[in-house]
Amino acid sequence: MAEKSPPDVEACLLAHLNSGGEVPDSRSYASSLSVTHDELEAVIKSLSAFRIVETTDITKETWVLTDEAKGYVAGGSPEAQLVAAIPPEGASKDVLREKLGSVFDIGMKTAAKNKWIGFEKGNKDLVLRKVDTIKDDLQEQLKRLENGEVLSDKVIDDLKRRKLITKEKSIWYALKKGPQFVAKRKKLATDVTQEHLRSGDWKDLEFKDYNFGAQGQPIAIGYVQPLLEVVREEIQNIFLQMGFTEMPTNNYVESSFWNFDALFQPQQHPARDSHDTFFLEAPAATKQLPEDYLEKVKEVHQRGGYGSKGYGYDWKRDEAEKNLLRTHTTAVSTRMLYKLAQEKPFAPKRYYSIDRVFRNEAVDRTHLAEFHQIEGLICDYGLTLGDLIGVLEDFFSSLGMSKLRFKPAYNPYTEPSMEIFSYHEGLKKWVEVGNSGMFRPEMLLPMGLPEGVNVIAWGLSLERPTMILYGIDNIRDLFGPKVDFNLIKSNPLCRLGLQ
Ligand code: FB9
Repeated sequence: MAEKSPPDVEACLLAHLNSGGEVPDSRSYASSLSVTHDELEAVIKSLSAFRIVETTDITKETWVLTDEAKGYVAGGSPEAQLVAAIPPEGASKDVLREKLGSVFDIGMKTAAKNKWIGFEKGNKDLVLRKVDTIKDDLQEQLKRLENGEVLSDKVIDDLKRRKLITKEKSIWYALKKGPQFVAKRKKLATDVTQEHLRSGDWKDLEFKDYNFGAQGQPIAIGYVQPLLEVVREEIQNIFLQMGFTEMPTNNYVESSFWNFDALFQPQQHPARDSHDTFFLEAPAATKQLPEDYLEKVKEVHQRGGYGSKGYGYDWKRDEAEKNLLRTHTTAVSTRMLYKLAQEKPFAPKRYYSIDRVFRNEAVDRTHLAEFHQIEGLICDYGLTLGDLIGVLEDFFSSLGMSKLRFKPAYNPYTEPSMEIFSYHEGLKKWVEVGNSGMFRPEMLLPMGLPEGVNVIAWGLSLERPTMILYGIDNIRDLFGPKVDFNLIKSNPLCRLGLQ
């Protein structure tokens, strides 16, 4: 018997209304067309959107059975199942629990209350039947409810208490012709196709109005992290106001040479092994390094110079050629200072960078394997530690951190070096807000920077200030794979390039 094709619901409905037919109850009309109410509802919604039909909503709250209750309609109430499971000689609780699972406990309570079961004197474990037949009221009540019968409030409360029913709002419609009623809706064209042009029927086509309010197709774009973006912009503006120029940081992959060797960081320094640094498998090694400069770096590592005795170890080119994910944006500072050194005559420069760096570190509340490093440097004749402290005061006071303290520190590429601390009124404690120092001559002079030119520099992260400013306790809620993406997507600030 050929499968009956589903009726054209819209055509049937419009014809029915056109012939003066009424639709007082969309549910029964749907079953008269033997289509689901959902199918009819979709047509109703579209026709009423064009006011071809007018709808009156009819709502009713009905009690619906939970899956557990549906199980009892099928298999009997827990108490009934329990009694049915007890053999004439009785059964132990374990046996019954084994047999009935979670139904056992529920059944025991009600069956005992209904005095359907009992126990042998002195043997609380043996469950005995007290009745031959039982009347499974619960099953019967659930069935009646399923058939739409109205039950007493007491029964309803009891079923609600046993979480066997939930309230469901169902809505259906009374329909009548709308102000824009038509017996047959002209299929509005949305496009002039080749077929239309060939058949010529484009002449009497009616076109759908353009919906200029329609949201465009969501385009798969990247999103910036809103909070980081706000703080990044704030810090960027501080640098620009202080006359700094941004360094190009669009290369996450760097060579060990620019990330470490050029910074006079010895090749056996712990930070240079894969415990701290992500080395690349492919491309594993860089192809282009400035030969003459490389020789000078090799020399200063091996035998020193410029008043330094160097490290006195056998410097290896292939170690310097290893590619990695940069561990600090100081690698970019190195490239820019080398480039600056090639520009004669020397001109003082103020540079800053704010971008991602990668460290193979254990992830915890404040550390991820990647974060955004903020770095500032000033390159000029005769700069001193006092100049560094001065510019740090300016920079951090613009960030609202006026009270600073400095603690001597060590970095392979700066001497002297200082950790920077600020007293945070909100947290009522001194917070480490960064690190700083004066780049070593062993780093600067091999580049070709003139004698007497010093470089003061400092660094901090973008995540830490953002966490403190926005009271975010765990960095994983701010950045990285565990961030709530919808939060990000829904924040207008985050839509890349749509500002
Ligand atoms: O950001 C950091 N702390 C910080 C900064 C601002 C801030 O603002 C609040 C609104 C009040 C709060 C906190 N730190 C640097 C300090 C610590 O968080 C530290 O535990 C973690 N550090 C990161 C590195 O972790 C391994 C932050 C990151 C950091 C550290 C050093 C540098 C850059 C980033 C540097 C440098 C440098 C030194 C000399 C020359 C050139 C660059």
